[in-house]
Amino acid sequence: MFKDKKVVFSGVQPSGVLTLGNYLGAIKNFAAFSDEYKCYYCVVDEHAITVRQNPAELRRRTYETLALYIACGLDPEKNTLFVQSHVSAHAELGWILDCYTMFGELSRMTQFKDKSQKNADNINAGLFTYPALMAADILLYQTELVPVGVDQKQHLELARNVAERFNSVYSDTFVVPEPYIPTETAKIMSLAEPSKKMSKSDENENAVIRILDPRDVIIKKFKRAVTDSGCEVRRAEGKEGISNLMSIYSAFTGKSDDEITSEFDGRGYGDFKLAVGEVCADALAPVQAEFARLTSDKAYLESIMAHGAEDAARSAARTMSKVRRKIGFIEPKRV
Ligand code: AQP
Repeated sequence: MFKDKKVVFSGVQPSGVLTLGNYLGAIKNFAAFSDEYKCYYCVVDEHAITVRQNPAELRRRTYETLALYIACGLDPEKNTLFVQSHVSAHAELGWILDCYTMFGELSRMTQFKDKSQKNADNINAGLFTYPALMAADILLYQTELVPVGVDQKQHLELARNVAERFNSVYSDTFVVPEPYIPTETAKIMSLAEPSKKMSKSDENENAVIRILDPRDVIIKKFKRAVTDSGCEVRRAEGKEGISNLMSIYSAFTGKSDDEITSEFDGRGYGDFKLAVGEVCADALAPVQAEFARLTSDKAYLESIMAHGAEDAARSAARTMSKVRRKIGFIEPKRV
């Protein structure tokens, strides 16, 4: 059925309650590919353990992230939804690609530098080799397109380099993937420090809108968003806070910068912040309702995970067999 379709792959870590950044930068865009592409959307729990996780919370968030995928419009009949650790080929190809990824390349990754600063007591080898596992995630499915936020661009370039290196040593094995990065919402910024990315692991709750925040909390957080000392709703340098709110407002209303500037002409920041909070809360309300319904049905989520893993493993096995042959491993025979 999917034979001739090109492949899309993306993943989200169950490392916290997902944010508006994860939603606008990644998940909201996933469903648009479902008709035209064969889509694999993964909950990347193996990536999440590069930072210490509480086991019970990790398990709960893995279910929740899968439920959010569906609540955000991903139909399990049209998309392969699965958990990374359920398909052992990810770890297997991850190790192989570790041996085709250079120390110097990994040392240049800005996310490694940021995360090692944030987790100075746990700078583990997995945090360092994370991009090689991410390359494996993508290359396993012969992926053409990877929808991600701009923070993942560097990792994706590394995946392309690794694929090209492997292909040039052993002849064509992997499709070389392209990133798909949205223009306006590629990087949603923190509401408290608009020069910083909105991150699910941010300790300041006021910096982050969670997809599951109740309406009043969303509106309160937007009201508190850090802006500048002016009063004009206009995108400009020095107005990073307002520019970020304009990107969010535009993502939910489809309005252009000029339309937003004229809509709030003479009305000041208070009115604008309230309007951003309201459109955001309105858009997230149906997602939250569907999420509540899905998380009360664990058996359903488990059946989606099981079917997704089976489908993904079948496709991953084809790539693994090719890779084993090319590098000189003996293909295991069944007894
Ligand atoms: N602020 C953001 N703006 C736009 N896109 C974003 N993404 C993350 N933050 C923003 C995109 O969401 C997808 C899933 O991200 P992830 O779970 O792999 O982890 P991350 O990029 O490390 O995101 P966080 O929220 O910052 O997580 P923590 O705090 O755990 O490190 C990716 O496509 C990402 O680009």
